[in-house]
Amino acid sequence: MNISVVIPLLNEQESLQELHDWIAKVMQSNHFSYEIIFIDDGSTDQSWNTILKLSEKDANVKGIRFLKNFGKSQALHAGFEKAQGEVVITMDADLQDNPDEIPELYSMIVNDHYDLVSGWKKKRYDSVIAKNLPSKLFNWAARKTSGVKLNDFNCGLKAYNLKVVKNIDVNGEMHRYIPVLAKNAGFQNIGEKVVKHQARKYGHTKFGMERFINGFLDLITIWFISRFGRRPMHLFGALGVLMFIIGFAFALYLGIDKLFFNPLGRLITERPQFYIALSTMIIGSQFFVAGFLGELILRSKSNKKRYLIQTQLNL
Ligand SMILES: Nc1nc2c(ncn2[C@@H]2O[C@H](COP(=O)(O)OP(=O)(O)O)[C@@H](O)[C@H]2O)c(=O)[nH]1
Ligand SMILES: [Mg+2]
Repeated sequence: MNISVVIPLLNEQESLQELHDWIAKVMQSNHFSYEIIFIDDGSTDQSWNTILKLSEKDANVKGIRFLKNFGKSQALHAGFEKAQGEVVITMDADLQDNPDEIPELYSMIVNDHYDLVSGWKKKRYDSVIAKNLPSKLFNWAARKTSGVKLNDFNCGLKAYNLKVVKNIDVNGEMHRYIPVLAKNAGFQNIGEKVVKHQARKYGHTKFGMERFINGFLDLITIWFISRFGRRPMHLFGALGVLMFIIGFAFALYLGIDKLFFNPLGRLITERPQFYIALSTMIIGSQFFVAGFLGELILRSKSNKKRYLIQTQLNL
């Protein structure tokens, strides 16, 4: 199979038929063998019924329905797990991403050997204040911390070599940082393609300003995980030992001073150095233990699923 199109969605009933027809048209005119995997993430409208109807007419349509809303990252994870095409394309369900981009994206993966190609909505059709400005700031921060040189991390339209999606673990709200996850997993060949973006035709956006706050917090997490995720002891152990040594030096100084130089001076507990010694040694040991626990957790990592599927279609 050439292409798997993975489409996570939440309450997009009006768009699905049109989106399906458009994708099918592009696939057929390019003679691709393909599947479209819709992941209905607990929609409360008619989205799942629409997907059922589409699948009756078109055997390329597959579907996953979550028991409740688990989030876009979980939906992508489920789709990636099932995808079979040599190229996997993700796109939004709201018709803002243009299926006409698919052949070019496919070719960049297959012929130009990119591991991942991310869409770049150079000209956006969203509101300037709510999306465009914060998103510039957000992308700048993401570039700086991750070292992945993309202009538009958050674009839903992306193409992947199948082996990339099978080897990354998208969870939490990490769908914004899949290129960073891919890079951390060892896929260095990351490209970008300017894609056409449309204004939302039906429904309304599901992500508000809170995405930027969450986005930045996730960015810190991902930076941390990529630096120290595989070796927590290198950070916590070093910090812990350093602090402990500082504290111990103060304690030693107090002890020697008391025993040999000032036995009749102030009580040790009345001196500020005592409190510095006490707190740094305690915090230092805690850091050390945190690093050690991190290492233990790493070694017992279980592959637990983070979502529950209610129904599956053709999979
Ligand atoms: N699986 C899943 N998809 C979601 C969720 N929220 C939004 N989406 C989908 O993600 C895509 C982009 O969402 P949208 O609201 O258009 O965001 P915007 O284009 O950035 O304003 C659409 O296809 C939505 O249906 C969610 O909680 N779970
Ligand atoms: Mg949208």
